[in-house]
Amino acid sequence: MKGSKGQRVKGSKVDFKLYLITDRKLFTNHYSLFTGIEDALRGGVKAVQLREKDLGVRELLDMAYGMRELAKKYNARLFINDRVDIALTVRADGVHLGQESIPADAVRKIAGERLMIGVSTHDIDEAVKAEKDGADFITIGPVYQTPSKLKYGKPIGIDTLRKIKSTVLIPVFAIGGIKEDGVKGVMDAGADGIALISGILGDVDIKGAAEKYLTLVAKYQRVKVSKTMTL
Ligand code: 3NM
Repeated sequence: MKGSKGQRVKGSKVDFKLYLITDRKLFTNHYSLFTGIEDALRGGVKAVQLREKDLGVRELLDMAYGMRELAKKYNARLFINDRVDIALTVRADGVHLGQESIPADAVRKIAGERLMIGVSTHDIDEAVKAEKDGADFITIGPVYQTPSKLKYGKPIGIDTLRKIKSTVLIPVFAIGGIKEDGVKGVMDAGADGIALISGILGDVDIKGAAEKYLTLVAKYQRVKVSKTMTL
């Protein structure tokens, strides 16, 4: 299989369609963050990214060890935002890189195949570069308006998502402002999955919200498969 720049793209290791990202500020303390993530895991979430960018390294490491145990209990994958050292130390499944992080090709030199690599991208050029650098998957966003929009820039919209899907071969997760009524739009545009924070962690019933989003992703994914089958 050839990627956007003609390079080889290996068979995907990405075996989840819903990527939950942490934000402890939605909770009153670390304990309730862990309880909230466990509720999501009980709801069926199979991939969690620990993203607590403002924590000091030791506190983050402690939290990463805790998340490692928790994710393992539910047979879910754990990704660590930005910190390759912490991801390797706690034997996370992967690392998730931002545009200011060490690039994916450098992570490969350090970690080989021990870590899956996700990269946050915001336009076609970043998506193409991430694939070329050896990322296993990307997030692309913000697709919709999100309350935290100023932090992530102007929404890129569904059309950019569609263009990126027709350009890269690695799995693409839509992110940013995804609520229940936004799942169909991104899946119809070809997204391989969704990544979200507040849609799940901001709900009073976190387990129920996780179940709802998983059902929606599966529903619109199935439509895509059956369309292909009628071709
Ligand atoms: N990254 P919510 S948008 C962490 O566009 C993150 O790269 C984004 O939170 C990007 O699901 C975003 O609550 C926030 O909108 C996602």
